Amino acid sequence: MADALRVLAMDAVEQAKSGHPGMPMGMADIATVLFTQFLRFDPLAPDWPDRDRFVVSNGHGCMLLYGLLHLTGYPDMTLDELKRFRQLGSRTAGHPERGHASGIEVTTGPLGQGLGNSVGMALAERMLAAEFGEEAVDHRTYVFTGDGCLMEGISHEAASLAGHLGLSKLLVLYGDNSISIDGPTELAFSDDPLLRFRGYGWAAERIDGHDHQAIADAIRRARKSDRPSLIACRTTIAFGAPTKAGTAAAHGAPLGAAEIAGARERLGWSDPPFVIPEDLRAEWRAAGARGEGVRRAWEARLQSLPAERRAEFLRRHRNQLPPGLDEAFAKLCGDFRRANARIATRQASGTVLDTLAGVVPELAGGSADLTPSNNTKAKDQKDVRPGDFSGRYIRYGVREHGMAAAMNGIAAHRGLIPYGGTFLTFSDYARPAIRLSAFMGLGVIYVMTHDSIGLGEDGPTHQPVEHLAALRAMPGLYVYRPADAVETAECWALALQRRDAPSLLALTRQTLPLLRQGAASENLSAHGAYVLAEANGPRQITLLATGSEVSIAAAAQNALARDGTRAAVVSMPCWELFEKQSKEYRGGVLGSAPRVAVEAAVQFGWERWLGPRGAFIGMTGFGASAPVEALYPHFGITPERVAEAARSLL
Ligand SMILES: Cc1ncc(C[n+]2csc(CCOP(=O)(O)OP(=O)(O)O)c2C)c(N)n1
Repeated sequence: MADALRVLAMDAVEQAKSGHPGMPMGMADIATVLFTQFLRFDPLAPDWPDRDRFVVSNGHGCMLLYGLLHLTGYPDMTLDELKRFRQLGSRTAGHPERGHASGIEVTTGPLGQGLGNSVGMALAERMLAAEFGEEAVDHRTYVFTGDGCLMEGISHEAASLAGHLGLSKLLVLYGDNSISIDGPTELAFSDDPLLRFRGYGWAAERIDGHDHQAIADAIRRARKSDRPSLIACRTTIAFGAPTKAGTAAAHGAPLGAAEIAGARERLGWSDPPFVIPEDLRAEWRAAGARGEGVRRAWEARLQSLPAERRAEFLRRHRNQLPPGLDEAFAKLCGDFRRANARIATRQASGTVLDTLAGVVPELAGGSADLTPSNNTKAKDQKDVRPGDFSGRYIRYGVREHGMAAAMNGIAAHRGLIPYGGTFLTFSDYARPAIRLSAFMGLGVIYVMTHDSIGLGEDGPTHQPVEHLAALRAMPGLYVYRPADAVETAECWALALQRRDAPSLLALTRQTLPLLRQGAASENLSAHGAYVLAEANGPRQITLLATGSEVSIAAAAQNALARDGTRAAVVSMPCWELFEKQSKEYRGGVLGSAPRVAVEAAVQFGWERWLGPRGAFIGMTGFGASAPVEALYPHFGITPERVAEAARSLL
């Protein structure tokens, strides 16, 4: 059965003239034991909520996953798809992509990310089990990794968090073959992963990864452990290949006709490419059919839950929001207006969360050790703790990358809506995982405070200047920069409603005035940009701004009005949403008068809104360490400078 996986991998890679045969051939025995004896899955109900999760973190070895999905009977993974490996429009992309085929839990390829996702999946399982009971939620998370995943820094953050939380239903099978692309791993890697993981609080052991009995015994031991488990499986890369096995040559290139013929001979495999003997096919199908009974038994258990609990469970898994949100947001905005809330947008966000936590029980919050700064913990949220997963607030520790990857895992698992905080400048530390949120279309919410020089004394290491541009450049990510408390509530509403893409809220440390005084019946931020204050008569200038600089634009509008210049102020909390508006709407907002944009960040990207005659007031380099009151004048981001720039365009 393992050899069937091996030949499919080498044949598909050969046909595509590209790909990675080494890992699938090396880890085929481990996959066979896992899929035939342990993994709970049902190809006919691939999204069954209580299935075990299987993640191939070493995504270059994706032909192993495609072969498994095909042989066990996932209807959409046909033999044709395997033959079209790595071709345009196939389900069998060069690295596994969530959504391309059922059974692909997450997109992997950037090494270590899958391991990070798996921690979120295992954590979501425990949190949902604590809420709905083990009759409804009781599954495991299995992960394949290679040397590469363990060399990546994210493996430290992920494993350290999993060890701390004691996620004992997380089981990592490590293809320990001592080969990476440059050659033997000893060129660059002399860690002892077993010692490392034991240091994190994991159970760890090493076995022969080609010995089926040893693999099964180790998995059994791991399943009994009260800790997460690492099983280092000694394997030979490209097992079966006569001259390339055990060498880097087999990692990422087709083996070639002669080597494949030699491998067929060694494995005793006489069938031509892509042909699997019927008896083996039947055995694999039987392995695929194993899960149906378990799945049906689970359905019966779900059926026996009280109707209300069952409906709640299913609502969560369908990614549907609870009722009552519109009312909650209307009340929040009304309260902010009545209080004339002069507060930082991070503080407004905290107030929003205090309300939301009571209305949206699936919110799973957290921060990378900046809770008091990010204001991410709602009043009524309890901490998630080792052994007690009933809380809804996750202490991610100083692990931005691990947090973001875990949030992807939580969102991909379904049942919870993850949000997590850090400083905007440290979005760089989370960026690889943010990119995967966007890529997979996962509704993760990033709460990133201290969003400009406005944070003051911590200085330029902490003051983002290029981050907004970098984040706006990422396809599929919605970047929100609200200007006051009301816009903050509106942006939170939009982020929550968007369950098929990630959102990032860029929030201030410094206090801002309330700009949205008038009662509004609709969420104006939903347009991405809108006219906050129209000119008093035909427009001579349009002032564009986001976040904390909208109030600077508003002050500039007043200064201009004093000498008779008619300027309008446009708030642009979300460029991505504005781009989606009709041409007419955009034209109406931007107008035909010259434009001045103001944002305490670099200009990169603003060109598209400035038009042929525009000016930009913002940062041209890194910030400085000083109180906020000194920094804005020092960098020339003031109403006076904006007004001056406007006058020069008249
Ligand atoms: C973040 C990241 N860096 C680099 C790569 C390119 N890359 C793909 S596989 C690989 C080597 C991985 O070695 P190992 O995990 O031992 O894989 P195996 O040899 O077992 O196939 C590298 C550097 C990548 N996919 N992701």
